Amino acid sequence: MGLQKSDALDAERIREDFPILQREFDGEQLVYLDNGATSQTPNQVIDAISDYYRNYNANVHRGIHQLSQEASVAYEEAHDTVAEFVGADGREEMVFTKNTTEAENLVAYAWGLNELGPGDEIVLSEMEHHASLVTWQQIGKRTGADVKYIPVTEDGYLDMDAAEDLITDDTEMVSVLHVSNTLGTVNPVSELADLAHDHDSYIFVDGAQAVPTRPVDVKDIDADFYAFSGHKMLGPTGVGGLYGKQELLDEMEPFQYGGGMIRKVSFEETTWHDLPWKYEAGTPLIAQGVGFAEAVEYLEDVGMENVQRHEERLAGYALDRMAEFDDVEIYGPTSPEDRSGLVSFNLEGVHAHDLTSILNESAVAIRAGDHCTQPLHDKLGVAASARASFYIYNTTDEIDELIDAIDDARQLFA
Ligand code: C6P
Repeated sequence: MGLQKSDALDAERIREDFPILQREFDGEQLVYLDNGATSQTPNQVIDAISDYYRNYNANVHRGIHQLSQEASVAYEEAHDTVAEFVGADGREEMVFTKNTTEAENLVAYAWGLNELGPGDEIVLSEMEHHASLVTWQQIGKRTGADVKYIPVTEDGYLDMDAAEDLITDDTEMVSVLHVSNTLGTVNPVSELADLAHDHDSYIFVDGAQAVPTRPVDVKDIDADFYAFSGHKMLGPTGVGGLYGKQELLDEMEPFQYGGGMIRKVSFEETTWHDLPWKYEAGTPLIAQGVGFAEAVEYLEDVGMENVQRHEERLAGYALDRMAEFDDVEIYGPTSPEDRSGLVSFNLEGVHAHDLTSILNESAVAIRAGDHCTQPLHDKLGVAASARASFYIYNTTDEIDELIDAIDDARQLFA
């Protein structure tokens, strides 16, 4: 495929696979730097989904006709591909969900509502995305369990000394993100897993920003649960992965009930299907699952070590360029090796939304807002920030265009 170049990836070659990157707005070529929200989709993934609908669209696990068999095999094998990508033992440990948010809710409802009660503690961090923070906060309210937060230090890291004090024998669940979507920080999730397990607690890792950007092995981390979203890693919207240790998924109650997740039903009783189907009620995400597996195969061709190196290189370049300006405040670690390829910042005197609108006029797409981390923004003392987030097809030239567009905004608001 030629997507790699000696010790790096070939971004220029990769760009050719993404038709959307050719778009122009008023003659300006799109510079897409909002990959932390959603990445773009290569022809290979678009073609795989199109091929599914053109040639073998049918419901899975229900029909014995040829189309249904072909769709079932493709959908099941998609689980194997995604499971292998993150080091899970097989399809039994890989549930397809709608996204990371649904994976959090699945564990919170199926495990949390049944297992937690007054006196129990759930430990989160101050940099959690609302997907985890709001979910566990509400489960805490419903069960009487307390929620505690590992503080974030001034320079954007988790305070691990505080984590050691906060995780105790009362802790039942630690839910932390692997990579922060606001600060870019890469958190020591293995260390946190050890801490959780030392106290007989489980750990749920939110890998929404990690799986797209670096090699992830759920067994090395020793995560009990690990979640991620297809649409942030070249896949379609509407599909994500939830890894769970097989014994836990076996023991837990189902999340949703209905067809597809049962083995035997009578008027009085129901028994559950094998893993992972026990957690996939109703007609599942068939076309999306096929596209998700194709996206994973694309990333495997690129090589996840190469993706990580590229992300660090772009983050380092963006941090260096932004450091040229006294009026740009950057959030998160200053060392590119400790962060992923995203940079949240504010330009003094200009609201992040205004800045993003000005950048949009130059066809530079970045995100502005609280990035679903309102409590973290409160802690940073700002209501919003602008965020540029990079991926495998971005180049340093595009970061130069971002810097030029910020310069234009500065002059406009001077
Ligand atoms: N963040 C962003 O930062 P969903 O929407 O379920 O696919 O992913 C939720 C989610 C969970 N955890 C982290 C660390 C995330 O970054 C996200 C999604 C997007 O722009 C949207 S807020």
